Amino acid sequence: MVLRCGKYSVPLDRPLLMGVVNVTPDSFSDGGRFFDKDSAIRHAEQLVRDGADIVDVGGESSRPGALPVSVQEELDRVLPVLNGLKDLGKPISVDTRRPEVMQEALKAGASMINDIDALQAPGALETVAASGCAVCLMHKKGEPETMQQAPHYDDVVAEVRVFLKNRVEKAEQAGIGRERIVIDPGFGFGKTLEHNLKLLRHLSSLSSMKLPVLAGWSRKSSLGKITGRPAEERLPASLAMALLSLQAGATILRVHDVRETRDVIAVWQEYGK
Ligand code: 9MG
Repeated sequence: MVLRCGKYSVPLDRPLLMGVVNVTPDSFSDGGRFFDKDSAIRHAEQLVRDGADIVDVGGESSRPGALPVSVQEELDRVLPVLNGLKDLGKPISVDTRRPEVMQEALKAGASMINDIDALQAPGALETVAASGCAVCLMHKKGEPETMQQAPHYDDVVAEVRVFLKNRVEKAEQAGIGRERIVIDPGFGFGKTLEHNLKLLRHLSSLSSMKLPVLAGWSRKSSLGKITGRPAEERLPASLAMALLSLQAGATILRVHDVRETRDVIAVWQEYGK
């Protein structure tokens, strides 16, 4: 099985690492350290040297409480970084929910769209369908500004599964082949710690959809809840969650700490031999 990402065909016979590059002033987990274009470019290059299979560039924070930015602001943050990464040699994903940004990002060389809104914005399905890029369809309940204010589900696993199944159907109907689709339960997006853990325990209900599953736990507030530690001290907890995610069937890990998570994957692979 491969993931088709524009000009790249990425084999899925081993777990993949998606390295995070936030080009935002307020990202909760790295404090906007990579906000300026040159630092973001250097960081992406370092992530690839560390073993990232895909680099995920984002110009709008989706942390709990974050406010949306304008399309122009998002473009101004993301495009210069994409233009500086033309020779990266690995697929670049752009974390956006706006069709205008998707379109420009794809023109500037992005090979994947990571959409926390699962292509629900008008025009998003068509924009992705018209390209050869891959897409990550993520579940989220509510909007980043308010999503962590008392999220409620009758059955979180069933609700997330039904939502993703429906979005995959819509994507396929729009002409996006399954070999281009990744699904993601969206840990931390309108979910309590208990919801997140339940989703992780039942991740097989998503992997049974026969699509690659992306898991993003890196430095998230649920890990702060468990350990009592701030974002910059959540590496050990993030690595524990990376291992549990692999064990539960995740195929792609979205992480800040690529070098360290690569070792987790190596240990997990050796264990499974
Ligand atoms: C942008 N972003 C932040 N967390 C994420 C997660 O868990 N999954 C995906 N696909 N994107 C995320």
